Order: sequence, then C-alpha cells, then structure tokens
Amino acid sequence: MAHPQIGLSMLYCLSQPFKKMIPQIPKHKIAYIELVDDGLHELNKQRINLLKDVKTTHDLKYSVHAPFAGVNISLRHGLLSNATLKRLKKSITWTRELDGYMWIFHPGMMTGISMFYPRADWKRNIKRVRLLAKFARDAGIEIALENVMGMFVMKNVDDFKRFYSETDENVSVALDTGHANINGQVESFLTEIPDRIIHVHAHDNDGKSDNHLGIGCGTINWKSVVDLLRKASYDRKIIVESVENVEQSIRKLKQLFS
Ligand SMILES: [Mn+2]
Repeated sequence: MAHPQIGLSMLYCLSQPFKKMIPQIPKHKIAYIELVDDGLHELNKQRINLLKDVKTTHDLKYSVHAPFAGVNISLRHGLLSNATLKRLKKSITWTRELDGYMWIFHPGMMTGISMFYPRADWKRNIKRVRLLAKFARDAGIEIALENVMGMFVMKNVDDFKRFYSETDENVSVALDTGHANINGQVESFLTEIPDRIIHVHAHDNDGKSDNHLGIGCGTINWKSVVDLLRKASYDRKIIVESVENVEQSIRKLKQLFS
C-alpha cells in the first residue's frame, strides 16, 4: 500500500547559527531533511560541502526550501526582480549540488501598488514560475510550488486550478497544511487536486496566524488529513515544519500512518 515518508524541516532551528544546526540534522534519526536556504542557514559552497558529509555519513536525502524572506517572484521586471530570480536560480543550483530530490518555492505576491495594475502580479507570477520551472528542469531538479496565505497570489485551490487553466506549465504542488488551514482549504486541496500534490509541509495553527505549531496543537483535523492522503495514495514525503514540539510531531504523524 502507498506509504508516505516522514521528513523534517530544519526551520525549527533557523534562529541558531548554521554551525549549530548541522549537528542537529542526524539527531532526529530522520532520513529526509528539508534545508532552509535563507536567514542564518543560507547556502554557500563551504556549507554545501559540510552538508554533503552529513548526508553521506548518515545516509540522508535533502530537499531545499527556496529563500522566501523579501522574495517576490511577481515583481515588475527590473533590478529587484533580476536579483530575486538570480538568487532563486542559485538555490536550485545548490539543490542539485546537494543531490537534493526537491526544491520548494513560494508564488508571487501583491504589493502596495498592485491596486493600480490589476492582474499584473498574477500574470508575472505565471511567467516567473514557468521560467524557474524550466531552469529546474534543465538542472534535473524536481520542484513544487507551495500554497501560502495573505498577500500571495496563490492561496486557495481555485488559484491553482486557475493557474493550470491559463498555462500548460504543470508545476506540482507542495501542500502546506498550516497555510491551507488559515484559508480553510486543507480538505479542498486534498480532495480537488490530490494528484498535483507531490510534497507536504505538516504544521498546525489556530486557523488565524501562521505560527508553525506542533502536529495536533492547533485546529487542523489530522485524522481527516491522513485519511485523505491515504485515499489519494499519497506515497511521497510529509515534512514536519513545526517550530516547536518537533519530536512529538514526528511521533504523532508516524502514529497516524501506522
Ligand atoms: Mn511551508
């Protein structure tokens, strides 16, 4: 039977220096580790080498979360947009160097001037997703576009459906359960576009703020999430992206799937 694998995002220790994060990777006895290419854990050549050693020693597989702080792929063409895309492409290149199996990124977002240019953020989002998808294909890296909330242009399942209806770019989805919960969309994603989902970020919240709580510490109905993933024969990764109760969250997910 289809059986997902539980992984862990190192997001929970993003406040700590990179050197303190490294020894925590093998501590959890988890084979699938998601690295966050941002903040104090931003990747570079030297860090890639350190991570490769950990990978070999402990027989791990990495996925990489793209930079997201201050990143908006919907920006109008210009210096900021060029720098953003250059940085994101670099992140895809690091993923390849790490022999990573997946690169996860966020869609574009609206800004303070969006009201003057209706649909412009949406259109540029499609264009840039296509561009990054092509770059990743050429690099041999699988990518997934994550549902977010707030000012982002792709939040609900209808945004993703609209995306697929307007372009032939078949970029897959990283379902973020916490983000979906804020938009009341957890079940919608899992029932309406289950075949598009190739990666899952598991964390919980109160339905209002994105506080990346432990599994079962918020309002998400995990029994239903697991039932729907089973129904969809989901057999890829479920990455715990909680920033507290990490061990407890891993145990809880394993229990739910046992
Ligand atoms: Mn996420």
